[in-house]
Amino acid sequence: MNISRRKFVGQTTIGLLTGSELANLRAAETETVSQKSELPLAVSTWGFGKQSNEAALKVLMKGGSILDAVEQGIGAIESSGNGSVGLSGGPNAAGVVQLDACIMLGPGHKAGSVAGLEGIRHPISAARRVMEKTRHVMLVGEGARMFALEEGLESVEINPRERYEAWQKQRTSEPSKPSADKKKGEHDTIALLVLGSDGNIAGGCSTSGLGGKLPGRVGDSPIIGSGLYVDNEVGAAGATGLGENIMRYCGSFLVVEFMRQGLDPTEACRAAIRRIANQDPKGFNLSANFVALDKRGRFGAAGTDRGFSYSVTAKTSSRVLPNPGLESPQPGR
Ligand code: SD4
Repeated sequence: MNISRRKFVGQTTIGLLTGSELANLRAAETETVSQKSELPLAVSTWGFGKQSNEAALKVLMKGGSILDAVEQGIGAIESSGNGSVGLSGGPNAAGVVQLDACIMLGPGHKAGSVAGLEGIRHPISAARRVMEKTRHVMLVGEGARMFALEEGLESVEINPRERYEAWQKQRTSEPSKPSADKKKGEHDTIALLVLGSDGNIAGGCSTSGLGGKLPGRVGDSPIIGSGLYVDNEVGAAGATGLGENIMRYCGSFLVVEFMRQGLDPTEACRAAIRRIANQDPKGFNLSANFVALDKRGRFGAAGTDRGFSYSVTAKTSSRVLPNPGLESPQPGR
């Protein structure tokens, strides 16, 4: 199926879809970039992920590696002021912005991660360097910061009190939303998955985490298998939402395992959410949202947040798609 023929759906929430949009969405659920010539493919969380995807595609079209694509794609968001990503994201309860990020490379099953990182512009670059330049997978706090500085990554001084006050002001000035939707300014993570023309996969995830969190709190985003997972034989998944509800279930790993069992990416995301909701005292009130792509170039998403959207970019099209929701299509529908 040629994805360029598909309609741009925009950032419509599922609750507002018209009949024809719903029909489009049903078709979109099973979309595949099936022609090798249509790769590379980038899939990411939220509407602002489109910017990330497009930056990643640009790198690939110029002959860059899938890791360069992930690093620069996520880097574009980290310095954009969008979402709760990078140093413009929400601070913790002490007014300090603590950043979490991770990166994975399919070939060789490599991973790098940083958590609780302060004052570094591009945590995704720090995560990549942990993967490539150390014998470790994860560095946290001051150690991660020292490492990033030694690697020459850009650092920025931020006044914690000013940052906290600015964040509070931003939150209170935003119109209130239905409780099922995420409150802007609280959390909006970027997870970016890239499938290269050669069939290899890489992914990354970056966030400032939950605004107002306890100092030292680490969410799902930098945890391999929770906020991100890449298996080069199967596919990749990334998460956004309330980390506490994702990391207790190894959410992204679960999505990839469902794809390994044969589910398409959207069904795998739904299956993971159902599995978590069946077990969790909160039921579906989880704020758990996933994006996924598989080795064949199929992609999808599902989430418990009505306002969740995701972005898909290939050579000939770049779109924002709404949350496909949790309901699987019935046969014959
Ligand atoms: C966290 N999962 O730290 C992240 C936040 C997030 O959309 O995804 N926001 O819990």
